[in-house]
Amino acid sequence: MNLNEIAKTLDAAAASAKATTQISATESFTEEQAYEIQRLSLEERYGRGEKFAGLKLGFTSFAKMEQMGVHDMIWGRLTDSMWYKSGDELPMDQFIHPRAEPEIAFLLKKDLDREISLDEIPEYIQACAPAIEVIDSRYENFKFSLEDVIADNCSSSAFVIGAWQPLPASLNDLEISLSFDKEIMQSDSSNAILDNPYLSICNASRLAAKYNQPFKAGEILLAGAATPAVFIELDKKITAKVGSLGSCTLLPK
Ligand code: OOG
Ligand code: MG
Repeated sequence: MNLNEIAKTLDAAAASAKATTQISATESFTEEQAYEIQRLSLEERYGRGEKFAGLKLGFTSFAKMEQMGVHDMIWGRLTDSMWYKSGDELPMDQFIHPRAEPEIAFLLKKDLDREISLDEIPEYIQACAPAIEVIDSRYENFKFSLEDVIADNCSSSAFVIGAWQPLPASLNDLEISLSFDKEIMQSDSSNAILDNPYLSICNASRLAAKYNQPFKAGEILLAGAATPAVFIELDKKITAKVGSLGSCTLLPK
């Protein structure tokens, strides 16, 4: 199995917005190999001038694990070209079958190269914000195994971050919702994220260190969706709201 060839196939599927066949349909490969494919596929993006912007976690809530039938935390890489501003239009022709998720984002204030504990968070994290993540599996019918989705950079395709807020003492018991126009499509408590969204930072620091992915001041982290993802509909304004942190929006065009 040629990992670089698979990485190029996945990158081409993303760049052309055309779905490809699940790798696991024809190959058996390990989680480590899947992360290597992910790393190689990002090299293709960097080669086109994209810049690493941060990390995202996936499957940090039971709602997401159940929706996708996958039961392990995963992480992926975000780039600057995936980053939209709140209120921006999302060009739907650049995506295959995009779904939206309501998330919490964090901003790093200090380089991080080891696992940190909850107590150390104020030293390393500057701010948090409401966020929307747009996921767009490069696989037909959004179907994948754990290894498939890791190789596909965890379906990462776009994200929006609202206004940064100072870190509250707790991120528990906040209502997280995703609306299309005025209709609430999904909502849950922030406790759905690892019982405590701050734990996403500890997990991301551990994974970044394990996989030797530098994680630097000014970069961001998406904690993972609290609710199932929802297929995006043309012209329906997407809003993610996170309790007292506020909201952000994206307009699919
Ligand atoms: C994988 C990405 C999962 C999350 O927040 O849990 C994710 C997928 O569902 O396609 O981004
Ligand atoms: Mg997500």
